[in-house]
Amino acid sequence: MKQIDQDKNQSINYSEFVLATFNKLKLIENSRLEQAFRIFNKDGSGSISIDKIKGIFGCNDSGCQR
Ligand SMILES: [Ca+2]
Repeated sequence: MKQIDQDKNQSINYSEFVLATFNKLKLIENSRLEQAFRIFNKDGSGSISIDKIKGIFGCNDSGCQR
């Protein structure tokens, strides 16, 4: 809680609330993205081929499906 209360006035104003929420969401997003990357990076090479990315998003040489 002290970290959220940036100006240490013992209350959380709107901008402090937004910042704290944003930081929390960013952490969640980052861990989700990492999980997703690991799922697609099955061979553990640390990179995903462009062909694989195209497959994931339903794309081929003529474009992407919606
Ligand atoms: Ca405050």
